[in-house]
Amino acid sequence: MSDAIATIKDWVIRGRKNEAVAATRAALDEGVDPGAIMKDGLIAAMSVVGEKYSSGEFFLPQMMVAARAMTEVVPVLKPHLVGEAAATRGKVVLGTVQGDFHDIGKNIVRMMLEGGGYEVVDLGVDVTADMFIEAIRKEAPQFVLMSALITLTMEGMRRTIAALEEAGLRSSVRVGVGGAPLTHKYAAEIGADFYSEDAYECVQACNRMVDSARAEAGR
Ligand code: B12
Repeated sequence: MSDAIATIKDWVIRGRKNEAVAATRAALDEGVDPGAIMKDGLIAAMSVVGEKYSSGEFFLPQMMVAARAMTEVVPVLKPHLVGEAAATRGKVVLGTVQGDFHDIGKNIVRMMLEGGGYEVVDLGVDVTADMFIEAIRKEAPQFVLMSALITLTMEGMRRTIAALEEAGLRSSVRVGVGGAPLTHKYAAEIGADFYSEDAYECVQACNRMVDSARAEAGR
């Protein structure tokens, strides 16, 4: 890891948002890869914060200031990470599931999807199955994407998929799930169409599905 990225990571862990933003601007000026800043700087910082919280070294306020620092840095990186693609690939309804207020990862997924040419309807956090259903009826998206960061709230994904089945909407959308505690196995178990480990992979997965649906339609 470059010194510049290590510095950004350190400021984020310490929750020093102004310093984190300044270090990110300086690193970009030096030509440091923005993808590496995101992955090895910001996302890695959040892992350290999570570990420190688990071990009792950090408490909620420290986790909050670190999260705020990361949230301030992301818009600085955004123009360097994603292009300005027109929203032509499809529509996505996105949200963090009921009971869960974590939205940093979801917001990165949104940013990467918009950069990849998708129109994103972001329902925010604490989104119930009924709210997803209402949005699908209103927006007629190709994809419904759910994020969860807490093992207990992951069950909201299962409930939402079951509610989609019940409402007769399941076959009209592709369902993708993600967030740190998720796995391929869990995604398959609850009947999701896909799981992606990160935002970049999520865009790739959506692209593959759009391409194969278009090839299918053209046949
Ligand atoms: C920052 C943070 C917070 C912030 C959230 C700020 C915000 N606006 O989001 C604050 C301080 C508010 C917070 C609160 C809480 N938190 Co918290 N938090 C974290 C922390 C440190 C980082 C999460 C994060 O932002 N990661 C960085 C992002 C970029 O990663 P990500 O979300 O995983 O997203 C990436 C991928 O997963 C993927 N992805 C994400 N979503 C989706 C969706 C789709 C469809 C796809 C395909 C991909 C995808 O793409 C993203 C980018 O590549 C984690 C630790 C950790 N290691 O995850 C704990 C953690 C998630 N929190 C935890 C806990 C316990 C809580 C609280 C309950 C604490 C409390 N006592 O109140 C509350 C929960 C409140 C609630 N009801 O939601 C626990 C959960 C434990 C568990 N096993 O369930 C963790 C794991 C910490 C720990 N080690 O104990 N938290």
